[in-house]
Amino acid sequence: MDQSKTLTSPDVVIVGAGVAGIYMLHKLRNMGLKIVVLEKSDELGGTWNWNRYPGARCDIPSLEYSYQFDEELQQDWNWSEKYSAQPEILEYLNHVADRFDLRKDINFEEEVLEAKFNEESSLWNIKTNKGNYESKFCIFATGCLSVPNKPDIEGLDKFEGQLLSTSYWPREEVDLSDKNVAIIGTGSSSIQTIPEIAKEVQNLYVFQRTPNYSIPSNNGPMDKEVEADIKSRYTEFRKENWSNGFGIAGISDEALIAESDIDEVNNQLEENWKNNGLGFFGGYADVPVDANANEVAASFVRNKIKEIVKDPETADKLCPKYHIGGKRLCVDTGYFETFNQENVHLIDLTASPIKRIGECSIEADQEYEIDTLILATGFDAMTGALTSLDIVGRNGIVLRDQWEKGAKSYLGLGVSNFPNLFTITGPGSPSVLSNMMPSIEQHVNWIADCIGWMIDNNKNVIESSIAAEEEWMELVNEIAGMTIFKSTESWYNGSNIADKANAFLPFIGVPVYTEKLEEITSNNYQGFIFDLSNK
Ligand code: NA7
Repeated sequence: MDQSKTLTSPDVVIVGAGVAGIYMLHKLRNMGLKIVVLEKSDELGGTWNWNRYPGARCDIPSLEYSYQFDEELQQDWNWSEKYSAQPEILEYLNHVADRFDLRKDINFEEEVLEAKFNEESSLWNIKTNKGNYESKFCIFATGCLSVPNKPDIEGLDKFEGQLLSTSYWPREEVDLSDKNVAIIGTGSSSIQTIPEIAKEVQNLYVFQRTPNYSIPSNNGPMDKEVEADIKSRYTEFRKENWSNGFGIAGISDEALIAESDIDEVNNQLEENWKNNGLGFFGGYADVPVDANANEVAASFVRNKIKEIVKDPETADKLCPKYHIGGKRLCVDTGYFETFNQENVHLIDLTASPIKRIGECSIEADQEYEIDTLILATGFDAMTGALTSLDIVGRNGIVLRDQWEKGAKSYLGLGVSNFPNLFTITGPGSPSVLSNMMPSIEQHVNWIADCIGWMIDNNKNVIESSIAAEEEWMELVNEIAGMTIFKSTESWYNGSNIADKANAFLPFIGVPVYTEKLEEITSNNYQGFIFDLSNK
């Protein structure tokens, strides 16, 4: 360790001051522990701080995408829309930080460069751009989608126009009026930003490799009656998150398309199209597992695209061919309608891929002169934030190397060879296949309880056993193998990143996960080891 910099010794270092990091701080500080949160940015908020592109919005309803740990907070805060936009979520997170006086324990503009476990002292040594820390526990609250994927396209580094990325959008106003703009990628970020950008630009060239399924959000001002009703029974309402497979409240997923009358199914899907957003097919348990049922929901959306988009050739190119849900379902505000605008042009990269980027142009089927290039090319999902820095466990093992052939974690909370290290919504937990807010709170509460239990029971270290981790990831894969998720190329299984191991990482099924987590915990943290002397 570089001793020239000051050494600080809290009980716990938390990396990241996003939704997970700030609640983890609040929770552990209330237990009397000394905490330091290290945040790379000069502002808290994580995802909601970085992703400031026009149209950025949460695709989970506001009343569900909010903390539930404090009754007064959830009663006091009022959301202005059904689905909250990025600025309002950031304002909310700042309000939470102020309300619970969290800022004083967050070190901003401090980036972790290395975290190394010292086997003699059983402490984590954490090196940053500003100092050194030594702590008993190290918690990574670094998010599932925080390391952007920069595409490897010839000429990109020599582009002389304005280069933007949805995941690092500038804070100052970006004036795109009268510009010729290209956007690469058609995932959620792009689908949200395209309708906004298209309003002002001269020409928008959309470079699409894979079309995506998107459901209209039908967003609007918060319905005060709905809000009052939910607030009058908030605890009960929150419980609904735990009974749906994807953690979405208000949707029972007991019905099967295979056993239903097709007219009734289509009527229900019409209802869902109008009202449910991300929960579009959530009411039917067989959509993720039965290809025929899946096709019913998929073709419903394709027909909608063909109804909305006037030019049949463009409509056809916008129709996804893979199983619906296999890639993350998108939720939009006028996405498909945007392709009826004369200034919006769809370029199908399956027919002619991007050849190169010039100083002021992009070339695929032809060369397009552009002023601005926007990358909306996704993230090194679920593992990027953990493998992009040096996390060194016992015997000098580097996490990046241990995960070279695919990430393995126990419950998405602990990793073998890395004692006293916790990840919030790590690989092997429902995370990105659930409503992140309750999933984050579930993990934060679990970690806090676990540390409390260790203190009460004089346990110095905790580490997941290799056997438990192996068995857990087998279960993750076994469940995924029963679904359409496993066979679809997506960032759920690392296929969007060149050279990344193909491994399916989210646990599918919030209720099953919760049941197993509770069972393991009540069994004295079965699968975790508290004595490393024999390892
Ligand atoms: P996504 O969903 O990973 O979308 C990235 C898009 O970029 C997707 O359409 C990719 O096509 C495309 N892409 C990536 N690399 C390239 C290259 N080299 N050439 C052309 N196209 C490319 O990321 P988002 O940011 O939109 O959304 C991520 C999540 O953030 C979202 O689900 C929400 O939870 C919030 P591909 O599909 O790989 O063919």
